[in-house]
Amino acid sequence: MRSKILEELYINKGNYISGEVLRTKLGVSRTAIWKHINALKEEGYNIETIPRKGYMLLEMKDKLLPKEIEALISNNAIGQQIVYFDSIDSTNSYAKKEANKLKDGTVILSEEQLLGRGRRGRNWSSPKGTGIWMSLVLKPNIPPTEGVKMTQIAAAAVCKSIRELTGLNALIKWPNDIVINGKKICGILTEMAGELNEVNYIIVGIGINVNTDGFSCELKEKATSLFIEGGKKIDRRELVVNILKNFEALYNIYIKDLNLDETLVIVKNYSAILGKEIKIIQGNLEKKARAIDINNEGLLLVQMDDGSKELISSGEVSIRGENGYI
Ligand code: BT5
Repeated sequence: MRSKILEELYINKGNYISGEVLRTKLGVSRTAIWKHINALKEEGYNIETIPRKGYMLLEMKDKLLPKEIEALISNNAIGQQIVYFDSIDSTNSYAKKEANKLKDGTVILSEEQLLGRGRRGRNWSSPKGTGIWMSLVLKPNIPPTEGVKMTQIAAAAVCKSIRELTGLNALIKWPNDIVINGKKICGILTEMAGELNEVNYIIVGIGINVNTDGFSCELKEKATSLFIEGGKKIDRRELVVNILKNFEALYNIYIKDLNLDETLVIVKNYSAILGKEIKIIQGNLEKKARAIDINNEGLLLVQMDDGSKELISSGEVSIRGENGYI
């Protein structure tokens, strides 16, 4: 009912629609309508209520409201269903908790995260209204071993979208970061549940600093935002839509016959580390190597200082001899 009321408000955007009209159109009591309108206001919708005139949806410039995104994305399967929060602990945690009830392709968005998560229990800073904190719920029919490739698809989609929309030189720092001018602009957290041979769900969490105008002391040295880099505020809705479209295009190509080629072209073309001397940290282990390729599985091929080659499937990578974050 709530989304039906919202739809009516959208159709009449800029005009008042009376409680009576809503009541007859939707067949519920005026009290019920009033309650739903209040709930929508709590969700962040800017609805003006005037006695005897009714309700009017006002323009909301910089909110990630689902109706607008769904309308802009109507040809996409991913994002047809959007669950939106003004505030939540973590979109990934929510997606995991509700995964069994959520449809394949559902997208969770929140204006802020109070307990945003990075990999291995690290924090992800997600202040209100400034970034994109979103999770994609995917239920592909693929073996669990393929799950790691989702991170590469997401990285390629985000990198491509940032480049398309801002012209900034976004690069992918394998495996899960997007960087600009040596600082992190986006992190990806892919989580999965499944059996031995079958995936139940994959959650792809994407965090992007969009209009952030400053960071805490702790993050200042390594984090940046599209606003800081480009000097312009970005419409977050447009970026979300663009990312979901790019993600779906690459994902569909991959799902068809588990071929990652299209993604790999982007991941390699815009790699921040290929050809560079790097340091790989895996737990307590630190290795020095040269990044030479990303293979068909999305794994990093490196050459050690002693000439031997190794495939790396996870870990932290940094570039040797360069200051700054990467
Ligand atoms: C990541 O982890 O980069 C994955 C981040 C995923 C965030 C998304 S937001 C939507 C979804 N819901 C969630 O709860 N999470 C996902 P990792 O590679 O472990 O990097 C974490 C490190 O990045 C931290 O230890 C900080 O040093 C740094 N960091 C934290 N917040 C940052 C920010 N906003 N921008 C840049 N760096 C940040």
